[in-house]
Amino acid sequence: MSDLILVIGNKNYSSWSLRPWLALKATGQPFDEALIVLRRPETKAEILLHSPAGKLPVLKVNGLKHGDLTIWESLAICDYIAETWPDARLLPADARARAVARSVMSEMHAGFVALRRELPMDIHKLSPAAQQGVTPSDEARLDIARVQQIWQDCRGRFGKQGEFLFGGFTIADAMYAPVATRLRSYGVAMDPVSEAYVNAIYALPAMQEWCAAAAREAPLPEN
Ligand SMILES: N[C@@H](CCC(=O)N[C@@H](CS)C(=O)NCC(=O)O)C(=O)O
Repeated sequence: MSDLILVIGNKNYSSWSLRPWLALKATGQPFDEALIVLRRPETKAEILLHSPAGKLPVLKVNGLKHGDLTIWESLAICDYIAETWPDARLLPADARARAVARSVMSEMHAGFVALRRELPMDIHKLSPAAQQGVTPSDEARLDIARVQQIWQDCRGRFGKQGEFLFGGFTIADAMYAPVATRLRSYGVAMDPVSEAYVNAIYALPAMQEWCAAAAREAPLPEN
């Protein structure tokens, strides 16, 4: 068994789980996954065996640099990963870019409630028929516009050296990857910069691995 275990939800649906999973993949560290199937009567009890917060994802660290440790909340897990494996450069090196990265990550973590509620992550919901059911509210449209504004701003100011928000892949991209899937799955119109960014997220080998695994999962009933 690995010294690192990431406890996650279904790959097709668990947007919060995708974030630290991508971050951990970017470090190249070996880790085990434990997947808890969501939306069942026993789901909560199973999650509580790993974290008193009762939510996924959870990172369990055995030994390593910091002894035995359980970390929860996707943003905190991503931050721990970036700090523990600095060679992976998962935070921008420049202090100004890093401050903006932390701002946009926090904005994602704490906000975009309407977007999350109305366009839940469902990676394989790609058919036009499935998309017809979704007409975003004004609030969700504002969220969608703000996400694209963030992407344009970061790509324009800090992203020149690569395809991601701050050039190379960082935990800011891990935080926004689930939104990228939502915009694609629900056929949301995007500006060219955002569209190219979403393509870059999908082209990541780790993202392709996650999506392929999501396609093999049994669908869950609607929430
Ligand atoms: N703010 C948390 C949210 C985690 C969350 O809501 N996780 C969902 C899965 S995507 C969950 O655990 N649902 C199961 C439940 O609430 O019983 C984070 O960033 O990790």
